[in-house]
Amino acid sequence: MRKLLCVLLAAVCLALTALPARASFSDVAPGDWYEEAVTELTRAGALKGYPDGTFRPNAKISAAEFVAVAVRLAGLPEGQGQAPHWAANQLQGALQAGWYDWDEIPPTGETFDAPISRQLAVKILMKALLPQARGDYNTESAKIKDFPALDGRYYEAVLAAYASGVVHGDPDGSFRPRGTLSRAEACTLFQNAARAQSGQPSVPSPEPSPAPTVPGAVQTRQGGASQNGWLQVKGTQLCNAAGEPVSLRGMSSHGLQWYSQFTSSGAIAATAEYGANLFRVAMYTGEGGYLSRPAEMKARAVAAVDAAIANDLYVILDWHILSDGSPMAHADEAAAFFAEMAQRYRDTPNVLYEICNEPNGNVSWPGDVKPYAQRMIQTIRAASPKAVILIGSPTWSQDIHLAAADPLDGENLMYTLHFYAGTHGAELRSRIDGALAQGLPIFVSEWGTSRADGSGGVFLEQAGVWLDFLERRGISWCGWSLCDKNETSAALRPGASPDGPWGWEELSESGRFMFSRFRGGGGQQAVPGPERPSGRKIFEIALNFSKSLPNK
Ligand code: DCB
Repeated sequence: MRKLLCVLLAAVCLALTALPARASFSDVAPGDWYEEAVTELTRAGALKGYPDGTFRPNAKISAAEFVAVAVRLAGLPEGQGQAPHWAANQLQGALQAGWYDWDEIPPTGETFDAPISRQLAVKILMKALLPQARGDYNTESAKIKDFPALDGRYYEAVLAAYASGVVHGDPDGSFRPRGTLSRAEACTLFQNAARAQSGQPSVPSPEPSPAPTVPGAVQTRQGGASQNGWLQVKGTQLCNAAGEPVSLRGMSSHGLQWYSQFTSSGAIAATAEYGANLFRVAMYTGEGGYLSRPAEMKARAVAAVDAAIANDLYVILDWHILSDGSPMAHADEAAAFFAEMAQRYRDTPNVLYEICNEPNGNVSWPGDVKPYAQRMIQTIRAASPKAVILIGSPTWSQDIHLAAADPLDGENLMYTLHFYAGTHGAELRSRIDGALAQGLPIFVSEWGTSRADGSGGVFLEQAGVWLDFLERRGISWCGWSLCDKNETSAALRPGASPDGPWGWEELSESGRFMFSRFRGGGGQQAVPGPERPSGRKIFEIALNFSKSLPNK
């Protein structure tokens, strides 16, 4: 009997310790002012962290994210949204429920991913979770230093929010109605609303710490060709037509001879919808590619480039040498191809030319790659004087140090560095810093979360280190690869539709990781996870969980 009791007790202890004590995000530490709120909301499934293990508490919460959380917590039925967006149905449901008006978040979607204003967030929150709450005008408005800055349509909600202790305002007494809200602040708002519902006192939110900025980190612009125009290289930095640093991030196709179906306009639009502003058209030369079927492969490449342009993306036209080792092996074919393409796209700012994917084998910089590049630069420049040209280097485009020591002459030239997170690490990264210090502009036109053979892993932790590194340096990147091949580097699960759009469940582990980083590590869009409990259930969990917390 005694023994049985011990066994039972041990089982209970085990079960208890197996419960996560708190959300384990690499950027949410015990004692952070938002730790409890983030834990509560994420444990309840109301919102999620990112595949790289971060929560990004200081990132601005978007309209779509905020509404999605409110819909889940309130258990509101979703509507039928028209915009192809992960939260379109939730937004439509909230709109139909009268939580906001159509002009505040237009259903066409152009502001879904923009940061939500504090006054609109509070209105939606109050309508969703505390629709009965009211606040006395004189009492509550006196608490808000910048009350006159508030738009009239938000008076009622903001006064009610103050009266019920959901909002406390900044320590200086201001509410900043048109300011933005961080993800951490949003969590405290929702937490407070849940507490107000259950009659518990709320937790005043202290001054949020500003987003950590890495000293010297490059601030870059995103957006497509219509916003940024002709690109230019200034020093080592890729810039837009106005001379502002710009980041291009997106996906590479797999070989056009095998997977051109994933270069359709629908596929490219679906990728852009997740935030990409770049697409790479990988036209293999060998392995059944251009050299064996030139007319057919050229037609596929042109169709893919045109689809990317139609979707306002920048697009890399990649002469994908691989088994043919030296670019010199087929330099005549390359020159003819690039002459025709540079002429064809001479007036469109979207196109970048990658003249040799990955030289490898018995090939040298001064003897093969550099003279080849000189010839291609001359060829392309004859028709397109300012397009950005991307240049590879020996050892599968890893030997940028050779190029840095002996670079080419000319404007708007960048050098490609390719890496695979399961194979390459700190050593190759330090090569980038060395090359940058020597003034070499770097572009990561291909990388994978897998090993260098395209399989194995995935190595998301290492990939995260790589992307943070690139981001701080303002380096653009393109992920390998947009196809549904049964290999870990493929971004889509086998059987994914070649026309998109793709839900989260159609993306592979690698795809989810890459797609969630298109907008940068400080990401503005948390992509929803594959499965969630229903909204009503979530609210119950959240409420029970908050009831179990000690009153403060
Ligand atoms: C590059 C190539 C790219 C290749 C990926 C992954 O090659 F640019 O074409 O893609 O990296 O290896 C793979 C596909 C496979 C396909 C295979 C052959 O994912 O589905 O079967 O190409 O077409 C690299 C990059 C780095 C290194 C080696 C290779 N490296 N490589 O560092 O050793 O051997 O292809």
